[in-house]
Amino acid sequence: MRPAIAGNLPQDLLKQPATEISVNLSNAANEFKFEPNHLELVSGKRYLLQLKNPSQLKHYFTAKDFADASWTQKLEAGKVEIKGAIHELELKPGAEAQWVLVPLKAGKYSLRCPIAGHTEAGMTGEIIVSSSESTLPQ
Ligand SMILES: [Cu+2]
Repeated sequence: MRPAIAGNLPQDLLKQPATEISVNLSNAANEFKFEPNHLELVSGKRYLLQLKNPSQLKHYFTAKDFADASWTQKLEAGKVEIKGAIHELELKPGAEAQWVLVPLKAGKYSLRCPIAGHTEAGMTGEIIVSSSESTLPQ
């Protein structure tokens, strides 16, 4: 797959204010879920994903296909471990990360925490990227 690079993007895109979306990985009660577990984005728009882990356990934000179909401008994180290209983020208890990205391709992508037992317990979600011209792809 051809890597998505800034050169493919409209020049003024990086000046576009980022739409902020907050996602919590689990919660103070240590429930195995993403809050929210359904994200809706539009391709070609700039987003700031504010990720937080308010629980006492380590969790992952894993959305490989979404990451592959997006262009990452930057990732700022105190305690986050980045695995290779940004496909997966590990957030330790109390960690936060700011991921600035532009989804490039419409589609329905899955999100999950792949730590043993977490996906099975319900720590999953979906990311819907619609194209800027139409609604969902068929
Ligand atoms: Cu988890």
